[in-house]
Amino acid sequence: METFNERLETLLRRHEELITRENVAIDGGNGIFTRYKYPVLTAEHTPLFWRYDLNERTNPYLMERIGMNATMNSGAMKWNGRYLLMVRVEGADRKSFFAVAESPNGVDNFRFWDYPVTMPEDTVPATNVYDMRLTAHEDGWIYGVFCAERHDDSAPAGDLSAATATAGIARTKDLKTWERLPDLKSRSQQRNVVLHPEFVEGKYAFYTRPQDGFIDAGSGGGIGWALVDDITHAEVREETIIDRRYYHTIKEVKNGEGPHPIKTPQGWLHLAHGVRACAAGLRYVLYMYMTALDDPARLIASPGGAFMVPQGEERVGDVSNVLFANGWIADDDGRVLIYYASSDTRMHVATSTVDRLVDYCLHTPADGLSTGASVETLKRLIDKNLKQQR
Ligand code: M1P
Repeated sequence: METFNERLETLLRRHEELITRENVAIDGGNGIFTRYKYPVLTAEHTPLFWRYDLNERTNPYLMERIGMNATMNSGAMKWNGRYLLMVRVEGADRKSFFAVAESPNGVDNFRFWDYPVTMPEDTVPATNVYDMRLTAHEDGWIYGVFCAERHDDSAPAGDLSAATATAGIARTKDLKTWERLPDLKSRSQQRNVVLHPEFVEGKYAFYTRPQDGFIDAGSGGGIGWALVDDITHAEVREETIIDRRYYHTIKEVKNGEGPHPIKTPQGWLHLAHGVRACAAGLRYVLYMYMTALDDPARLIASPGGAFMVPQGEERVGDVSNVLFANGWIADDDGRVLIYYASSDTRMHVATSTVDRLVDYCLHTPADGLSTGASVETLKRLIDKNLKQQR
């Protein structure tokens, strides 16, 4: 029979082996990005001292006391030379919370800070918070914009699933102490709200996702854009749709901005998720688009189809067939680290470069929105290639 100390030693050794495991780039691929062999974070990466009472007297069987279910949808930023993820950790009790994990290289060796984030509440406390987008704004603050979910008390009695989604806003200088600002005011519910890193026309600019209900984007139209005078009382007064949804595309049912866009000489580079429905349920994939440098709300490139889709083990999890990204890091050497979650369960990294992603956006044909148009697009490439071979 294993003693308490023997079991503890085994747990500690296995945990350390897991979090220090070297990640390996997967050869091949489509030339646009490189996937990595191992997830960068799973529930098992959370510290043992979050999950176990490590005192033999109070936990003689050394059993888990607080279960962790998932590490998913993480914001990202480079901070003092380290690669930081603002992870959505979901406990076994279904409550999500934020916790920072940092790595020296961005692809492995992610280690959680000792304590999760203590996020102050808005006037009406939220039941659940998740999917933080980090923005180091030119005003000097680091903002976290996230979904704040509450029960919809206007629902018929007994409906314990009805909920409302609002954009929570908080800011910090050290990623440890957060000042909560009032939630974004908006006529509709909002999820996937993201703060643009620069002032636009002297105002704060938000990417929004107006939605008819908690789940249903409905008449929302797509990814929106709103300028806000005062971030300490942020209100969406006018909202324009900058990236629309279309019938029979990868974003037919819903879409949502990922992390804030990356500034490039050719324009702002955006990563987003698109959702379509099928017999297996909803399918979430990642896609990209670009907007004008002098007007981040003007679409200039819209490559057709998905940028990344769930593959292999990524397809399976708590909510299967989902890729979701709300964090990426544009590194000093032009490399881009794309952090994406699969099936609401685990975090992965893929790497690319700003140049490749811009090339992808500018030279991938747009979706022609019909089979006829897609075939004509395909024939043009075939003609070009065959002529070149002759
Ligand atoms: O379960 C998939 C995703 O569903 C929601 O995204 P959206 O609002 O675009 O449907 C979010 O709850 C997200 O956290 C989740 O990953």
